[in-house]
Amino acid sequence: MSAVQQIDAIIVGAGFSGMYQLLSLRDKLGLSAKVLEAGDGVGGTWYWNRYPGARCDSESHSYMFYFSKELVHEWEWSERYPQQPEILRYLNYVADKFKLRPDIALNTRMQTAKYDEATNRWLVTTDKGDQYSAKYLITGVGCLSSANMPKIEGISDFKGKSYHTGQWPHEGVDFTGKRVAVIGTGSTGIQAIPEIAKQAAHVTVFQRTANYSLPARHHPLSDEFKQYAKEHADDIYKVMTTNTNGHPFSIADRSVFDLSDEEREAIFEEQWKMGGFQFRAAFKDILTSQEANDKAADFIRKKIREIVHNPKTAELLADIDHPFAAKRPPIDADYFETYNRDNVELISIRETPIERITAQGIKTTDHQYEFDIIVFATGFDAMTGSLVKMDITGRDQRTLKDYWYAGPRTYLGLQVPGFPNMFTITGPGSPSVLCNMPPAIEQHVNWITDCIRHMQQKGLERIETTEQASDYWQQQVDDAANATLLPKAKHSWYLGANIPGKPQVFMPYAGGLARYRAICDEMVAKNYQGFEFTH
Ligand code: N01
Repeated sequence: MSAVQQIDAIIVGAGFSGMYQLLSLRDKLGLSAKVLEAGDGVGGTWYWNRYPGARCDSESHSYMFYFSKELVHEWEWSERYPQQPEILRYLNYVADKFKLRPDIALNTRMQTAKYDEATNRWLVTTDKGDQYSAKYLITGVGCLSSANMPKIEGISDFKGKSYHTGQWPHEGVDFTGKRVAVIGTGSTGIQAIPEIAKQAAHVTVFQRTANYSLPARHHPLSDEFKQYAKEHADDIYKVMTTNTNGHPFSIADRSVFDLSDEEREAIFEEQWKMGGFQFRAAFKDILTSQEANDKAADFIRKKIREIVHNPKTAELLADIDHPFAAKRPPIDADYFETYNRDNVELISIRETPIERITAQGIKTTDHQYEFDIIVFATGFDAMTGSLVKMDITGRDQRTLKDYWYAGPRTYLGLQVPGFPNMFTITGPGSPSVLCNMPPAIEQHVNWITDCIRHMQQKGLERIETTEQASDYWQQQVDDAANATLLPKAKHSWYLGANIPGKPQVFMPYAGGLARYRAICDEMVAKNYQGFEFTH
């Protein structure tokens, strides 16, 4: 163990969140800060998720920082939806431009963080043997960073290669001539399957829950659009930060039932051709009225049946058990079309469940399949997984893991009672994953930075939210979710339902980014209502 280093803030994670938080504390407030990052590069999600087809589902001109006009003008995206390597290049560019690297410790995992009441400091240890004493502990660990490897019997018996998409090898995987299994048909599986199918000898997709997906309609950005995005950056940012989802478009102010069947169908058709999440935003009631949602869902089911030639496969893909967009809808490049290839087959593990993994492949209740490679596109222990995996102990020996035993408890997704001077960027209880992430992250980092500035100016040493504030906020989170169809997706990771044994609590705040921002600002205006300061 090395000597304890005194520092103002320890930040965990060098993705969008951690890097902007470092820059803000260091350059705006003049504080000392260190980012601890387990990977050997910056980028967070985009460092780890390198599977074939990995891209963002937010349009590139909105999937970026807006805090620096210079950065907005310098950086140029090449495609409508950015691919993983391009986003990783962007985040590396940010790290270099703002000279962040000297304050980022790579290949360094935070091992423990313990709050010491007597000194009002966090003692942080790392797997490298470093020790820090920090006034603030700020987590920027991402909402989807703890890979979910399913507990299937025999998983270690498999003699071929297996990969989780969220921990993809940096050297890539050569699928040429291979017999490949893909388990999982969420956003990741839906992106990866068409790309793997182009290379592999044969792909067998194991689907547990059928999923809606919208065409992405990828295309390179024209010079005119690039110019437009730069010239109108302020207007674009205003739209992103004053609407529900942080995207550069707003939800239309019309009901599905304002129009005749023909008019509505024409709009769905137009959105389908245009591609992307705008489909969901075409009507205001798609996520609040089951009847309205049924119209959108029926349209997509019709499209699946039109695209997929094999009627049995089409039925398996269209047999979707939840409302459209109650799970985050994937956007794809020829996902449904891929099932028309001779080398792709779909197995419903609802009909014939996986019994075990064997040395040669996968055994379902009616067949033994042989594979060279198994790809687990099985998602993440979302929102809380990475936080509770870290050994964080707050006041009175309270561990985060125990305190969140029955589900996360936060105030505004920013602080947890019993964990003074700890902030969680895009923590559970904030809009986070229901939004385009960068504007949600910028808002959180700005709020935390302003709060710390306030503490410095007023000579305040400690901030902690209360149990009462967290109870109040949990009710707001529940009410916001229950005003939508989101809780109706029973297998969703929003609810923690994808992880066996995880308490089922709807975790993100579904009231929208604009409303959430207003609430955060209002609490500040009311002298930081819900937080207690100590001199
Ligand atoms: O994970 P998921 P993901 N046996 O949890 C199945 C973001 N993202 O990595 O639905 C068999 O959605 C599981 O089945 P079921 C985006 O926010 C964004 O795909 O639980 N199957 C499901 O089919 C997204 O929502 C982008 O029944 C098992 C799949 O695995 C989030 O990340 C791209 C299983 C997991 O789907 C997560 O997406 C990629 C088991 N034991 C991801 N366990 C873009 O920006 C799980 N499954 C475009």
